Amino acid sequence: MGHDEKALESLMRGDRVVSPTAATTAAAYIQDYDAEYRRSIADPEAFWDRIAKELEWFTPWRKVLDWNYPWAKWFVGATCNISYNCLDRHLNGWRKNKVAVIWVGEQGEERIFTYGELARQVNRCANALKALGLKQGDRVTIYLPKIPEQIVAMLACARIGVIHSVVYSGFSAPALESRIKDAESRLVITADVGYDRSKVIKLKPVVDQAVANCGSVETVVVVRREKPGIALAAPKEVDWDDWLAGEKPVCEAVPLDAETPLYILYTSGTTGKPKGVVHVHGGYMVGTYLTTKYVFDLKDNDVYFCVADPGWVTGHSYIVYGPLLNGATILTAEGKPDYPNPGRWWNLIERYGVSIFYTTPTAVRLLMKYGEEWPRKYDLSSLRILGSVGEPINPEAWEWYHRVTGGTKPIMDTWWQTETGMILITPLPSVPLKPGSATRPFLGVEADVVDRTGKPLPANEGGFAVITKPWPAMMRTIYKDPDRYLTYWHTIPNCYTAGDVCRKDDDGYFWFMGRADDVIKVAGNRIGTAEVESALVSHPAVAEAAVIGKPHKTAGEAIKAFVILKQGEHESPELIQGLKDHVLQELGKIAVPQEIDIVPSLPKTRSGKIMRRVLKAKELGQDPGDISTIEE
Ligand code: 6R9
Repeated sequence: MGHDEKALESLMRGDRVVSPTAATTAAAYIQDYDAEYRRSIADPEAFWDRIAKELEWFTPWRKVLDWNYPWAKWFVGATCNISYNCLDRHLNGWRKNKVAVIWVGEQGEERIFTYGELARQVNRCANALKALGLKQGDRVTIYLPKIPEQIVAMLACARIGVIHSVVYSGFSAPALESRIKDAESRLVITADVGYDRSKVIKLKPVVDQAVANCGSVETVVVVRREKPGIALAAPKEVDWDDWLAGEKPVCEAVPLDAETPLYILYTSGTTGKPKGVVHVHGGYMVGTYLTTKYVFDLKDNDVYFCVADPGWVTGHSYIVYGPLLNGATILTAEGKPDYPNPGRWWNLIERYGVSIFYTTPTAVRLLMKYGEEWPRKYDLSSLRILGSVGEPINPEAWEWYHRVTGGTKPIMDTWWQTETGMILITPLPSVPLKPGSATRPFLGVEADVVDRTGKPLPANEGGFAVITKPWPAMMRTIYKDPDRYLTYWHTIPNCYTAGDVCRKDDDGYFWFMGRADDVIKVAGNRIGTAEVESALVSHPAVAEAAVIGKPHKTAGEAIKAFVILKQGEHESPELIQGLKDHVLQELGKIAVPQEIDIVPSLPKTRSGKIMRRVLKAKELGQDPGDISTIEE
């Protein structure tokens, strides 16, 4: 390891510790993480056994875990239904009339569902699915904007053992088509339009184009939002309201084996073809239930606002399943954080008294760009717990998020993946935080940082993040592609390789440095793209940055940066030099980008992740591969 890399590592060490307030700790379910963690991993099966009993099962399990490396079965022999636990479990008590979902549309509409009303809608929809002849194991593609019907349709499928595949409504027709084809869906549920910054996004023509080549699709159900309603071609195309109109609001949840598939969610990997990640009812239910409860310290009087879209995994686990399993009140809002103005989310927090707010670093940086005056206009005192997900949160964004929300609310930097189903590495509200670190493993979860051979690395040495034991919400396979599932467990022997580069500090805190495939090697020194980006974004003129490695004659790779400037900043040779000097100062010589391009936008996935692969291909004049997940 070169001298410069040492300097880089010590610079990134982040020595600021933010301790929880006495009130936060006093309120928390888990007040002594270290003790609880030790207890949980002394016997993880006993731990998960105890937690699973907080939920309702039709028949109990014979065995908590059947581990036939790398295939897992959890709660073996049990029957359950996640929809039953999200709804019926609450209907038998006082929560029957509690608000389950508050939905706010982009046009300012509001729809509120109690648990009772949500259950009635779900049951009607489940009966309507049955009326179409759908049965356990069939697949349904849900291609809807962020409207409550998305939640209703997901829970209705789950209720009768039908497998849902939610596809983000921003996907193009070819991307939708390939996902419908892979799943061989019999039904597609869509809407006429979605709205995006007041623009009307026509969805039905996208579905028409996609479905034209999908022989498996028998029916297309359409939620019609616009008046007059668009024409539908009967009998294949059915209006959502007509579809549900004659159906009874009662439909028993089907008892399903705990290992019954609940959903397929397509996610992009390092290669072109998207992977259909498969999750099941039992283990996923237990994992999302507990993480939602403990990470966000979720209580009955909270109002929980997660800004994700159900089109990606955070929406599945932490808008729909986890919060409903806990009987929470969920706020969900259609639209972007800066429309009609950058006060959008702060306004919603004030208006609905939001106490838990879960967002992404990308969104935080976007809001930072507009300045602190926006959050300052609103009363945010209802906030209690904050969350971040999707990418490493750079300390500047962390500090801003922390400061504008009152300076005392803990930020849960939650690390996990589509494949993991549930949050795996995360603080709990009572844990001391280090801005930029996802801290330590969740209860019952064992994680480490290792080299290529699986050897655990000493503190502060960068390596691969791995999970060393199975966990209940882990994916069970990749749909129709078990070999691809195996690669996660065979890359490094005896553990699950996440594909992230990471280091643990002296306190065992995990510092994620980006994807393994995003790591750049400059003159043999390993540099995480996220680290350089974080340094650039800490410059006062920079709003966002993306970094790639470019082949370089002598150094192997050189760093190239793409930078979006803040409003009012202008490109100049002095500014470019200033940015280089800044990275030099923040990280050291080896991390300084050789080239910096000022750009108006960056290619991103719908969930806000920068697609460095696309930047790199463009830079090198190569084929970018699958760009179906690209947003702009
Ligand atoms: C939930 C989600 C997974 C990848 C993951 C990692 C990155 C997510 C993070 C984080 C650092 C965090 N990631 N959360 N990196 N800190 N708190 O995002 O799932 O879309 O499948 O992406 O996202 O690189 O490997 P998914």
